[in-house]
Amino acid sequence: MKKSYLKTLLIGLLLGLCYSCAQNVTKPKPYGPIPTERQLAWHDMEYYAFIHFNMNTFTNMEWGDGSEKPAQFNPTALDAKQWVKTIKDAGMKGVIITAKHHDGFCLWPSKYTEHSVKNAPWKNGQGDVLKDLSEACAAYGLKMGVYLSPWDRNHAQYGKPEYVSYFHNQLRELLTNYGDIFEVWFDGANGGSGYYGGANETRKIDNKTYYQWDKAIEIVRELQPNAVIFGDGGPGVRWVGNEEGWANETNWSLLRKKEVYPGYSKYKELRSGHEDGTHWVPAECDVSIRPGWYYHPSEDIQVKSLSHLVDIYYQSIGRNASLLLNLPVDHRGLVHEKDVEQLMALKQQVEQDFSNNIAKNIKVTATNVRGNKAYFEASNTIDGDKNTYWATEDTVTEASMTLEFETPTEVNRILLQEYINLGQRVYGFNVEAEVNGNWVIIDTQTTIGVKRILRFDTIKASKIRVNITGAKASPLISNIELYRAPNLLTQPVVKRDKKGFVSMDVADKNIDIYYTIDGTEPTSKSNKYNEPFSIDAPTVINVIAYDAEKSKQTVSKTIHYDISKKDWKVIKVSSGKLTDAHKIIDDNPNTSWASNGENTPNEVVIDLGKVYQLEGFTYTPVQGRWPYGIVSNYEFSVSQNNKTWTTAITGEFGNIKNSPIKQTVRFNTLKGRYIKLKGLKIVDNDKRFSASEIGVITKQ
Ligand code: FUL
Repeated sequence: MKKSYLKTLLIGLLLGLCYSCAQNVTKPKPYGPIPTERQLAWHDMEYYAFIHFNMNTFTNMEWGDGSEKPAQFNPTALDAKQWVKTIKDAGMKGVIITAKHHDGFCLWPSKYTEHSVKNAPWKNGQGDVLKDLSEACAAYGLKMGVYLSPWDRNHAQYGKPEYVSYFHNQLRELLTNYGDIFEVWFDGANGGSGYYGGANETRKIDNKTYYQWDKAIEIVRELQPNAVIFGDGGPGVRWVGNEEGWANETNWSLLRKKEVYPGYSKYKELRSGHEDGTHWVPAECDVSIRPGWYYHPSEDIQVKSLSHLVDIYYQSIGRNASLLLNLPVDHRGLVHEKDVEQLMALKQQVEQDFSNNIAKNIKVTATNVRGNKAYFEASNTIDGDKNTYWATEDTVTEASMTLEFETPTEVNRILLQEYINLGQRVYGFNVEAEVNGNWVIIDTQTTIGVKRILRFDTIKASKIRVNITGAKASPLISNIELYRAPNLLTQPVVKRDKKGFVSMDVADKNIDIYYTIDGTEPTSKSNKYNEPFSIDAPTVINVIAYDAEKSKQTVSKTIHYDISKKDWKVIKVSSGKLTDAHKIIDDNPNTSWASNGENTPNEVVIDLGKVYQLEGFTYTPVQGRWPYGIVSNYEFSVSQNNKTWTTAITGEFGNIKNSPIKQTVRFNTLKGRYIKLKGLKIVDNDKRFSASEIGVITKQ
């Protein structure tokens, strides 16, 4: 009893002492523009999902022209809970949905238009996607945002003042009926051709004035005071100036806001922001997990690879920006299995990379500390509290901080954070490591901002030093973390060139590649890949990537190669440039050729250089985002002398439009030196005929 009384007294005395110290603490003054409370809350979001799901999902378009009919909107198994669970499981904190895209169709039963779910067959017109999503978000504890396209290619009054009232009314509906909204997304794409209630014409508007942005912002402030507004120039959050998911390494959360407007022509500046910006307008990186924003079955084979997604993560979140990763919900109304798989792979990799912060509780010192040392000491950067920070004296803008391990420790990532509540300050820094008693510079960089992550080769260091080499005002660093991330283990990419040389590659140079050419399963005892080697005859290659550090390997991948194409020549094309046609026999599916569709039959003739026993052929359609000229029905012929031809086979490539992958067709053995592929029918009745690669199967 007595003991505990004494303890309470002591604690009381200590608290009193601390309180009186606190009275003497003078905090650094803010420098330049600083974030608002709602922007600070948004900074905490960091990683959240975009959902592009709307009329385009059903018309297989990216931009509908506004003439679509509500009857076309009919998901068969829409389940917003599946989206939200996926997003939550992926480690994201929110979701923004395309409530209305440029084609004008509304995912909610807006009372201001008939062009909405209320006239769709889905749930007999009783459905409301926004409601489903907001309920799912509430159930899973996810924040919700709305994308509302200012441009509306359906609305008859678009271009006139009446449409602007309609746009504002719709904004009101969205911000009133669906709970808390964390972000309102205004797209910069604007004005042009459209259906416009049947007028089918081109309408131009002035992006800066037409939408009465001041009023729109007022509506958001009135109905959702905590929501940030996204636009090319903010005001709350800015576009990052590309749709690939990266910010520049130099990235200021500042913007000369008055200069930037929706559709800003110097948008590349947005990748770095403005060092002398007048307002706090941080960058958001929007990127899709597939080539398109909307779901297209043909892109099921083009979901971004793990290494690509990991790069996106480091080049957005690791560069002072947030990551808005798009999931194109499919026509069932679900996030596709392939997308779920990649999202989870990314989550797992990020978790592994940042699983063990080796800077926790280690010794840290600084060359300079602000007046009241107890409050601004260097150890504030490793205490896990984002509200405490290391600060230098007001006049000091160059200073260093050293982190010391007890024993030399492997490290390959550093994460740095500025205390942005008082402004973004640092414009120059480098990171050094003490290795075997010598200091080496690991990286030299510019800005830090809310979060900066650097990846570097694994080193065994006894100390890490962060040198701030330039800051607008005394640097305030709230957090430093160090990691030893595992190697990135992904399946090798295998390529063969026209000369027959096979090369293999993996995303992480610490990973080894092993392969076999005798049909057996490769292990870490098989052939180790070191440099390109030649494969001229039909061969099956089995390959794995192997992480020696963890004794872990990928599942094996099998590649079938037939004869190399080194002696091949395209000798005839029905139209288009013969000089470009070599692209269909360069063994590179990323290059392609197309006829111009002027002459029929649409065909190409290839000379294989000598006579072979042929048993089949392969056709790889164009792999780009906007493929055209894909052959759906073919005729394949063979000749020994380029005069007498034998038709080897005619047929159809099933489902090639939706699944434009390499097609393999076999036929009864025929001797031949010349081959001819004729496109009898082209997808979408296009007149052109294209290919990225044509190959043969020879008798073995
Ligand atoms: C762009 C739009 O035009 C695209 O369709 C997509 O919505 C993307 C996120 O923004 O400006």
